[in-house]
Amino acid sequence: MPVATLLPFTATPNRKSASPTSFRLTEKFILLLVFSAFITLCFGAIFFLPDSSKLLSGVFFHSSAVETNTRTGPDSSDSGSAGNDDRVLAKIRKDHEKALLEAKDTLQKRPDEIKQDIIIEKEKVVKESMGQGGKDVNNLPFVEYRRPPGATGHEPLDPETRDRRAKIKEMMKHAWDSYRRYAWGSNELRPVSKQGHSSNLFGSIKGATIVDALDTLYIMEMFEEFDAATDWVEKNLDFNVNAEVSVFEVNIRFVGGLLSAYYLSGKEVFRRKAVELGEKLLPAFKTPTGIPWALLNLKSGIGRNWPWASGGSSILAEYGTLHLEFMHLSKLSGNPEFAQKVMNIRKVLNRLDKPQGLYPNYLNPNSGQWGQHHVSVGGLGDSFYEYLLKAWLMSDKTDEEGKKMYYDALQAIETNLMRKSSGGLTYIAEWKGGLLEHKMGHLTCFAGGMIALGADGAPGDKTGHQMEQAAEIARTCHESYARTALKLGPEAFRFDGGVEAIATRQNEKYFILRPEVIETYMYMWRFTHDPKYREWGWEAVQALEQHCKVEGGYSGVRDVYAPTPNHDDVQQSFYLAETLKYLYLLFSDDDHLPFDHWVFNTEAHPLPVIKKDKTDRPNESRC
Ligand code: DMJ
Repeated sequence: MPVATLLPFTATPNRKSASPTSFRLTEKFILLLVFSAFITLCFGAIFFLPDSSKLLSGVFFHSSAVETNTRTGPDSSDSGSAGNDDRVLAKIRKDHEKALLEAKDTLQKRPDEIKQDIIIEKEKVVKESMGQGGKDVNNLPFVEYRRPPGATGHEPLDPETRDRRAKIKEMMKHAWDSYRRYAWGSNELRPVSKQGHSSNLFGSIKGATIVDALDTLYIMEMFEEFDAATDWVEKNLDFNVNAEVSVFEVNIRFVGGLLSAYYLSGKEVFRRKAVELGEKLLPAFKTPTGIPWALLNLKSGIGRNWPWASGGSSILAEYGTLHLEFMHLSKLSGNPEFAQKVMNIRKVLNRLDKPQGLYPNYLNPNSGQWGQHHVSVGGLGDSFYEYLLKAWLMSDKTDEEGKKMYYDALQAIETNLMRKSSGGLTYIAEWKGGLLEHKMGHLTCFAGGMIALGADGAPGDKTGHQMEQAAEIARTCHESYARTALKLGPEAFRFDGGVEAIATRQNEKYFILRPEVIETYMYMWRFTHDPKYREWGWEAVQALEQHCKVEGGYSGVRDVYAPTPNHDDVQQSFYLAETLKYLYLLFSDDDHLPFDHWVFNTEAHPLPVIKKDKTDRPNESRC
């Protein structure tokens, strides 16, 4: 109300001298009016004062609504401000009363109920930030992330082991820093010529070393490096390329690497990228049988097989090494198609007759018939067997089909391929149409670790027997290293022509920083704690330092029997993903990535066991 309008009633010159009895009727009426206006004002003032509930809620809750309204409330010159004031005040009063009630409610709750409320509230916020229905831009359902146990470890108590473990971290740092300095963003590093290198296995997808190394960086607690790698993935990892890639290589290194990085760190970007890439690989399964092509153009979705593969066949170790990653892709995306595709591969295999119970390396995706009867636990076959066992373990031992296929296959391998040399070395030969080639590949050496990992579940009292087989294979593979000049193993070694565990062909004498022998040492150490496995691992470390380390990283060598190394100038991405990771774990305690919670894919990327107890299931998607 404007101040001037009050003046005639308060500042009249006669009022001071007039006695109450001498008031005229009109004066009395004016006085009454002034008095009632005063009462109304007082009442209004009481209404404007904060009440106790407002004060309380101001202490406990900092409501942004209150702050906003206070700061931006209408000023007194605004027409209609009185109506606004009423509405604002009513809202404030209502909000504060509600907050007070909630506070009272919360104080009466048990801590576990409060915790639950917080989780629900958090989920709501994430869902809201993802937009309608809890889906993000990639249409991914909401997943509540829970880190499985043992993602990082702790220092071993024994000082020598601690030092050796620290040495391996130092090796990782040299490999990573060199890649970062000379080849950042390329697939791999040329450590001698100090530049980037790209194999055609990845088409024009870039950054294989970055994605392959992510989990090793995390496991070794190299978090500054992990963050730089994450940043690169966020900004640069691009699958929208018009290029043909190897479905197997892209799956084990990129999908596997991204999945592991997600499960270790909980960063959504890795889940999103893994699912995006998985979806791009799905057209590879468009064949009459559903057995995928080896090669796929990511843009056109057109697939084909390697031109050298028998009769246009797909390769056992390639189409048989998708299972672990694809099961996790279904779990994280809510899309059952990934799991269906890999389960169908098993169906096709189980319908076929197997010569002597063995799986030939070649299978035609059009006819669904075997190609050449060539069987190997090394190149072309290896990780198929590994994934049967690990599918069972990763399912928390519920995948009975995978279990049966693994132990039946292992029995057939033992009967038909496993032999002992006259010098007493157990080896796994290759089988060509019923004839044995007495050669064992470096790749085959992973079988020691696999057999040890499966020994515990072996049917018919075979646990001890399989542990012995595993130890024998580890010994043979160690011999293949010990019998060279550089103390590093050749690509393949033979047991014929008077030699044992030695490469006889020039094109089998190279060493490309492969992990399989060290992988087997790691498994054998975990299951036996026999110190010789750590000693053998340490021998390999010394040889790597002496012959493979160069100023610009680590390089493979062309001939392990030559007295001085001739470098091949490639630092393979699996050196960071597998070789250094398995070495680090060999010198770590068993609770770092414990086997009852984690399974390693064939590129050493750890994936969590999908626990059968629903309440303990990590990272389940909810559509
Ligand atoms: C890795 O890429 C994988 O281990 C694959 O299964 C075969 N071997 C190479 C490393 O040697």
